[in-house]
This record gives sequence, structure tokens and C-alpha cells, in this order.
Amino acid sequence: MKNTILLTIILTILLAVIPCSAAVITVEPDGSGDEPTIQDAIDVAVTGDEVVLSIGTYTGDGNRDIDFGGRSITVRSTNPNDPNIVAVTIIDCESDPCEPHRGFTFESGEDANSIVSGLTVTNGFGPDEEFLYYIEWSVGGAIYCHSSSPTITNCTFGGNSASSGGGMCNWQNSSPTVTNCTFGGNSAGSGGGISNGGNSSPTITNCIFTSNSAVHDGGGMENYDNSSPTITNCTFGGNSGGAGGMYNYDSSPTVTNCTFVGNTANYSGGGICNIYSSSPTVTNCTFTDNSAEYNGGGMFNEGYSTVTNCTFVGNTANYSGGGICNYPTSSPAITNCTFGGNTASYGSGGGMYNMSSSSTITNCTFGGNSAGSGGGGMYNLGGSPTVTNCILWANSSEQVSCSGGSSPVITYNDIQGGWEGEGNINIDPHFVDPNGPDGVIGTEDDDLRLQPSSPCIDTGDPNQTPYVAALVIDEWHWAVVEPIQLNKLGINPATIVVYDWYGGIYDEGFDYDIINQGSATYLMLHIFGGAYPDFTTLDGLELFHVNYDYLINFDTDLDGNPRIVDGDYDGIAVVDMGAFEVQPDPIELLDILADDIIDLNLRRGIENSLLAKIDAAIAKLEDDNPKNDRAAVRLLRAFINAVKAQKGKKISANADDLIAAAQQIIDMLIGEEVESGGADRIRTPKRRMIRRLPPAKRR
Ligand SMILES: [Ca+2]
Ligand SMILES: [Ca+2]
Ligand SMILES: [Ca+2]
Repeated sequence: MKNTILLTIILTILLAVIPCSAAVITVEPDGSGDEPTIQDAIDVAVTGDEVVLSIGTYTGDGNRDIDFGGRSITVRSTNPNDPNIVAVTIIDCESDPCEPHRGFTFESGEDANSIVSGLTVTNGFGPDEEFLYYIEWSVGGAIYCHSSSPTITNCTFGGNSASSGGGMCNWQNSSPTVTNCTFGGNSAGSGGGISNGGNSSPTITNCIFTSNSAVHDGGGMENYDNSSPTITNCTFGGNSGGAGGMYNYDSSPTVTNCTFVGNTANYSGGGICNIYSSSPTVTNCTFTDNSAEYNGGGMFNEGYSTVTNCTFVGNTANYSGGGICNYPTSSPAITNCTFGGNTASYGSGGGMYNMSSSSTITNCTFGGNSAGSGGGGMYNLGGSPTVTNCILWANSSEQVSCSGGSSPVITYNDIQGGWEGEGNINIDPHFVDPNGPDGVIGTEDDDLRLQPSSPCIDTGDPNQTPYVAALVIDEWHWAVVEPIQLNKLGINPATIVVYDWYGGIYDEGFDYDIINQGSATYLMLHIFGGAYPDFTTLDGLELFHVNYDYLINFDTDLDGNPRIVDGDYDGIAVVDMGAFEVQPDPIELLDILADDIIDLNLRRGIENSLLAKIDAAIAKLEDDNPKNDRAAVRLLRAFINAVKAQKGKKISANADDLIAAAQQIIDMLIGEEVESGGADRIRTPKRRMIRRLPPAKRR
């Protein structure tokens, strides 16, 4: 009896301690698994369970029109990370318009804990659901989400169809997370790959949209009625529809690091079409070889799109705007973009067409674009676009054309043939390689960066000083960051001054760091003892909180390098024209330092000793072994010590200047080393280009 009681106690304790672990429920294509069908397995699953599908093809009722019923479970293949497994773990909906079925339906308010992973869904035809304007409508060939936001990873959706959303339809506040998925060869009336409507804003990352098609609106994707997905690292290739890659209607997605290639629009917007107040933020994207039957081979805008650090190459519109077409009411901000080899076949504006548009075009490079009837680089019909710091060269037939009472503000540009306006020049911009290795201008291999001899270096708008920021730290403190010194090559902390609210210097100390996120460079300020402010933006600068740290977003060029650096070594940083900012070269700075030493007329022995260290450092930098760059840093530190030893003695004047100049070069070299992880310093093609500078002036 005692033993029985003891055993009961022990068992009770054990049962209480051992958690109820998640079950794995297997399903086999022939029905021989734990449950006969996927739906049967889901129906017996509870929170945290996994329904695991063996490889094979799943067909018939119970293996299609699968409904999670709100469960927080995972349905997956045996190895979602193995593309070979994913390719042979197939839900074949075996449907057609007469007998519509889809893969999965989410309409019970599922959240991110409802997961589909590592499956292929094919041959779906979206069944009718109550849809827009309460009509029955065929939606979501492979997946339909209604007010639900599941997680979809590592899946392939191919050969599915629907009236809306051939691959996937997200409707009424559905914002799923879709990662590492391929949408290929799906078709729809609208939204061949995905349709997002009714305030549905999924997060779509690392996905491929290829060869999807739509009769209207968006071969790859459509977003409408305030649907603004976040789309990152995705490829849209070979899709076709009313708009080719993506169609946005009253929707403003954030599109970053995406590629749009070879998409075709039956109407306008080969890559992306933005209409009815759609104002997407498009950053670090490439638009290549897209085409539009009417306008906007690469992009068509009606809203206030923000397009930054993008490349438009070889896009074609039959009518206007080979690269971009901006229609009336639009006022996009287009910055740091290149336009090469875009064509407006029968219309105007090979690179860009502005029709009664007040576009703001800054630091863009137009080369090798062409138009059938005027404005090879840019055509402005009415409107008043602002064009600043741009290069328009080697476009045909004209660089810029205006008509219809257009009153553009065109200043500080390099325009072939000249253009009246403050700061405009008409000198060959000395592109690094405007034709590229293939010898053809306007193809992807063109290099529109600037040679060191370019007249576009430091000749942009001199009033542009983006590195000055007054930054409120909290209600007691604010900081001022001075221009020039902030770049990812290093920062001179003496140029950051933190004040208290009464204008006194804040002396409790602060720390700072340079953060590179994607192409953006941030200064992060950490004020010791600072409080947590209640704002996110100030004076147009983007601020981010990281605990008690503060980040300021600073401009960079198309390569992600700092904007507004002193590229001609005259001590004054001025923005370059074009999409690329020529960066200071440590060897050039060393040559200047050597010149400064000579100018001091020091005693011969001192001068020779200092110059020997500079020359040795240059020699270490000029070879191709990055390890020797550290030797250059050591030589420069020895140089600084030598100057310090003679400061106030044999070097009476300018000792501090010499030290500061050497330290700046050290910061640059170390900064580059840190940036590249310390392994390979700066062996980029651009750096090699700079290394081809003529030998130093003094020799
Ligand atoms: Ca080329
Ligand atoms: Ca510059
Ligand atoms: Ca300068």
C-alpha cells in the first residue's frame, strides 16, 4: 500500500513536471500516415503540433482546400530547407475553372504561429469567395488569406490561377509573412503572383516572382486599397500584365534590394506602375530590360514615389518615358539613380518623361538613353521639375527637351550641349567606362562612376550641406554634428559638440559609432546619462532609438559611400554631380601631406626623415597586399610620433596640422579595414580605379 501511494506520488510529480510536448503527425501521399489526409491531421492537431508530409504528391479532398481552422501549428515537408525535398513534396489541387480548388485557406484570423513550410502547391484554381463589393469572386489559386496573417516559408507556388491572386490572395487586413518562396507561372485576371487588397500589407522577403501573368494590373504582384507590403530582396522576372512586375493602386509598398528584369506591361509600368496616390519607397533596386506597351518602361508614377539608389538599364516604352514616366499630379523624388540605354521608341523622354509633373531629380546620371521624338535623356511637358546635380551626357537625340510651357529648375548639372542655369556645365564628365566591356553604351556593364579627372567632382550645388545636424538628445541636451568629417572612413569626434538646453557644453561625455545598414550610413550618438526622448523625426532627419542611443540617417551615393566629400582635395567638401561621389584616396592624401611637409622648409634631415615615412607608407598602399596597409598605418603612427617629438622644436609651426592630417589617413585606413571585416581592405573595382591616378604631382 505504501509503495502504491509512493508510486502514485512519483507518477503525479513526473506528470506534472514533464511538459506536454508538441506532437508530430505524419501524412503520407497514399494515406498510410498517422492520419489519412492533411486536413485530417490538422483537425486533430493542437497548438504547437507539426503536421509533416512525406515526399510525394498529395491529391484529392482533404489534401486541398486545406483550412487551419485558426490553429497555431506547422504544416511542412520533411525538410523545408532542402529545395529538392520541397520540389517533390507537392500538393496538386487538380483543379480547373469548372472544379476550383486551392491549396490553403486562412480565414479564421490565423497569425504568424500558423505556418506552412517547404511545400509545393500547383494546379490550383481559386474558388469563389465573398470579395470586393460583396460579390463572389475567384481568389487565391494556391493560398487565400482573409483577415489572417500566417507564416509561409520555403514554398513554391507554380501553375495556379484565379481571378485575383493567381498564386496568393491576401484580402481584408491580411498581412502574412512570406519568406524564401517562389511564385512561378501563376496566372490571374489581376495579380498573377500575389494580390494584396483591402489594407493587406504582407512582409515578403527573399522571394522570386517569375513568369507570372495577369490580364490586368500586375503580372508579378498587385497592391490596392491601402495595401503596402514590405518587399525586400525579391526578384521580379519575366512577369506580364497590365503592369509588368508590380501594380500599385492607392498603395505605397516599401521595396528594397529588389530586381525587376524583363517584365512586360500591356499598358504602362513595365517594372512598377504606381497610380492613384500610390507613393512607394523604392531603394537599391535595379530595373533592367522591362518594357511597356505605352508609358514608363521601368516605372510609371502618378503619386509621390521616393526612388533612391536605383539603376534603370535597357527599359523600353513604346511611347513616353523609357526609364520612368511621371504623369500629371505626380511629384516623385528620384535620387542617386542611373539611367542608361532606356528607350522611348516612338515617344519622348528616353531616360525620363515628366508630364506636368513636379518631380525632384537629384544626383542622377543619364547616359545612352534615346527617344524617337525628343528628349533622349529627359523630356518635360509642362510642369516644373527640379533637376539638380545630375549628369545628362551621350543621350540621343537631345539631353533635355521642354515644351508645353514647362518651367523646370535646372541647376548644377553637367548637360552635354549646355543649359542655361546656375552652376550648369558642359564638359565631358569622364565616366570610368561609359560603354563597358561590351563596347555598347546603355547596357548593364557600363560604368558611370567618375574618373578622378571628372569636372563633376565637387561641382554640384555648394549649398548642400547634409552633414550638419542639430539633434535634440532629450529635453536637456542637444548635439551639433559638423559637416565633412562624418563618413564611414572615420569621424573626428572633435566635430561633435553636445550642448545642454541653455547653450552650455555638456561634459558628461558621449560615445558615437558609425553604423552601416544596407546602403545607408548612420551616426549613432550615445549620450551618457541621456533620457529617452519622445520623437522619431527632427528637421527631416530620420532618428531611431536603440535604448538610449540615437541614429541620424545621412546621405550616401549609389555605391553606399558618403555623399559630399572633398573629392578634389581643396579642403572644402562639395557634392559631386551624378549618382556616384568620388571618395578621397589615401594615397592622394599622403601626397598632399608630403607637399605640406616640403612647404614648411624644415631642416633637410627632418624633412628627409618625415618624407621617407610618407613614401614608405605610399609604397605599402600601392601594392596589392592588403596586409601591407597595416604597415602603412604603423608608418603613419611613427610619423606622428616623430612630429610630436619635434613639436615646438625643429617643427615650430603646423605640427598639429601634420598630425591631424596623418591621423585622418589612419582613420580612413582603419575604417576601411573595420568595414571589410579586417580581411580584405578596400580591393573594390572603384578603389583600383582611383589607384590608376597619375603619379603624385611632386615627383
Ligand atoms: Ca556596355
Ligand atoms: Ca565631392
Ligand atoms: Ca573640394
